[in-house]
Amino acid sequence: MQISPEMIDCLRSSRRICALTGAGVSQESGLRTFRDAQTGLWSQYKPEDLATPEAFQRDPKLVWDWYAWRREALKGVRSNAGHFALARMAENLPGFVLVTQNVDGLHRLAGNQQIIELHGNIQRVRCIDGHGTFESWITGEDGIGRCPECGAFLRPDVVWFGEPLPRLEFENAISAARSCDVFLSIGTSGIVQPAASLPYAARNRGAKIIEINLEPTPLTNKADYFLQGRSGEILPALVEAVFGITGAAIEDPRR
Ligand code: BJW
Repeated sequence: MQISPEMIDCLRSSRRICALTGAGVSQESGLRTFRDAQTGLWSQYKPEDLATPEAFQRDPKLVWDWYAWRREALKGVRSNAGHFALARMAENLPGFVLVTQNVDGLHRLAGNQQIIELHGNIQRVRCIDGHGTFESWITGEDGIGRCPECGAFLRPDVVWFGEPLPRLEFENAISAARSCDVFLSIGTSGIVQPAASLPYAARNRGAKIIEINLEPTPLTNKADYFLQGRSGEILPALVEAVFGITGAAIEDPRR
């Protein structure tokens, strides 16, 4: 990792920063990414069996249970230093916008208040017939959640392949990307559209691109700065370099 004085100046002088996060940011909290060859969820499960509307139509119980298992796995999981560093950035930069593809809610737990969740949130469910979203629910005898309004199946309130992203969230994300001076792409493979188009939208309007990832991605060649390594180490180091916030104060601003 190399945080250059030029990069620090770029962040200090920027009025608007847009950060896009992916599963890599939650990896250091112990959550699995999707596409890691050994440990990623898609190395063990097929997305077409579990993360498409057709999969839910075919076998709602299988899909419902998979998400229930992932919710269970989230119990007791804490935000990590990378999440906390992003919360400090939001506090210290009025023009900071956080956009996430993650459905785990760990940015909110770290203290970020305004988060654009592009792919929904796994802790919510919604009625398949459009009667609302819910944070608690009852299940039928088959173990699948039922809508309290109409009795139809509930499904996780996440975005599956082939589904559009929530309109307002995507509009806000694209507008933040188009109007930022600096775009941070953190812990995402950058291959899932349309989220993957955001850094390019920023770059086309003249923003500098900073990428943080363990590995190079399709974006890396277009990035102005590539910081290779763990986001839970690089983000706190950036916050220290730019704002002078150090150590325990990154996790708890009262210290
Ligand atoms: C670290 C690290 C550490 C590890 N520190 N780094 C154009 C071309 C081709 C296909 C398409 C296209 N446009 C649309 C498509 C189809 C599709 C798509 O993009 N497919 C591609 C895979 C080819 N897109 C869609 O279907 C989207 N919908 C859509 O486009 O709708 C159009 C439409 C319009 C109108 C009507 C109808 C339709 C929807 C996409 C939904 C994605 N959903 C998922 C599941 C969410 C629910 C759940 O959790 O189950 O979202 S899939 C999964 O991928 C999840 C993630 O949010 C998303 C992105 O993954 P992410 O975060 O990048 O994770 P990984 O694992 O890929 O990468 C982790 C990275 O972290 C790696 O780079 C590591 O190196 C790094 N890392 N540890 C730093 N410690």
